[in-house]
Amino acid sequence: MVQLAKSDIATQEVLDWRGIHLLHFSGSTCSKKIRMFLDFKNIDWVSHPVNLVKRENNSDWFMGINPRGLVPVLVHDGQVHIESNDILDYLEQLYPDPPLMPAECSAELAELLQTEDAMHVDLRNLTMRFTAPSKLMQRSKEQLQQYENTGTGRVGGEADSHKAEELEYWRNFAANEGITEAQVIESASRFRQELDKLERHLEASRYLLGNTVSLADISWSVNINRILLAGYPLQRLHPRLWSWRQRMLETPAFSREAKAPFLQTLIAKTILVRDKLTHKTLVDIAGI
Ligand SMILES: N[C@@H](CCC(=O)N[C@@H](CS)C(=O)NCC(=O)O)C(=O)O
Repeated sequence: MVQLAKSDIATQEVLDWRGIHLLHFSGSTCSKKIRMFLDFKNIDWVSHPVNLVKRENNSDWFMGINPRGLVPVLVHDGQVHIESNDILDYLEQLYPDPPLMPAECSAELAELLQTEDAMHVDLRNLTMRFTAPSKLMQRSKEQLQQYENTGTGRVGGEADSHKAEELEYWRNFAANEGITEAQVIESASRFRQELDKLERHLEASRYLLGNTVSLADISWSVNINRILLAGYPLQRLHPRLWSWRQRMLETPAFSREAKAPFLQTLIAKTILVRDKLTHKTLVDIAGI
């Protein structure tokens, strides 16, 4: 559970916020997980959009709330929570009905959520390469410097090492002018491996942890929707997951978040047309 200490937070006004507040971005997969949960459970919440394209997440105000500069952030009665899977877990304790945490498979659920979180860099690699223009995503030295110097740099009352990982990612991105083919191959292959494991979960059940939906389904479905947008051949490589996704789409709370925003879809389609001409689609590069 990643809950911030008061000393981590520079934007102290949030400490007075009552109820459920979510700082989020429409196209962010991690934000989608939380919106799906809130929608599914019919929970009232206050929306605070943070535009990642305009880099509002690196403003003094936002960095004063989450020193990592990432969405989503949940503020509940003045307590600040980050890390989407931890937020799901926290909200599930708060709103257990209808249950999304099957008691008999809590260890398996924890493992599935952990693996999902560990795939975030791979998801980001495929997102950045196939659904966004690299030039627009690239961060200048000055922007990275500003990011480095803003916020308390502390999470949970301690110096945070995650910010250094973010900085390294974006410095490499700038140095390589985007995502390299080697990164695409590696990330696609990791997805293939992990999705093969998920495929086995679906051999005898409708959802990842049995016959009712759980937090694992919410968490993984946003990744799967995103890699589909990037051109990953889900139906061919993982037919059970394909059918599971169709099943997820039958629930309005999940289907509402399945579609990418119009602009992102348009950009991904344009990139696909370009990559088809040069034989550089995800399928071509990763050889899958
Ligand atoms: N492990 C974190 C990842 C959070 C994250 O990377 N969020 C992305 C959006 S999905 C973000 O805020 N990106 C903004 C940026 O990199 O500047 C979580 O699950 O919440």
